[in-house]
Amino acid sequence: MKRFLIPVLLACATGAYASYALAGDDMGTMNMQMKPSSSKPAADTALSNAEVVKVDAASGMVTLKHGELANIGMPAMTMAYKAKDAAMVLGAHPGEKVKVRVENVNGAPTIVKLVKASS
Ligand SMILES: [Cu+2]
Repeated sequence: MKRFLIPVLLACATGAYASYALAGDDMGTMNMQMKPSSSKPAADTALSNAEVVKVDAASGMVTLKHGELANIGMPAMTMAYKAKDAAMVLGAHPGEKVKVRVENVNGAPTIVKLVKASS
């Protein structure tokens, strides 16, 4: 058990520190979260509310008017994002209320998930 604490501490220093900081100083809790078999923390897959403003099939860009994207440190704004794939571009329509997940992929903020908002 004690041996396992060292890699956990290294992992904290190299990334994902903020989410674990929320768990407080309880190292036992951190151990639980670092296990590869455990499910991801909810914050890692959180969706943000957005509205599709514009779709550009040629460039694969979707302009979103979105709420805060906490995971990439982006405040609410209207901005064009790269879509993960062509199917996502084809399925998006201006004026549609959606929920999105944007992540930095190869340095570019990319929509990795886009679903219609249930109303
Ligand atoms: Cu932005």
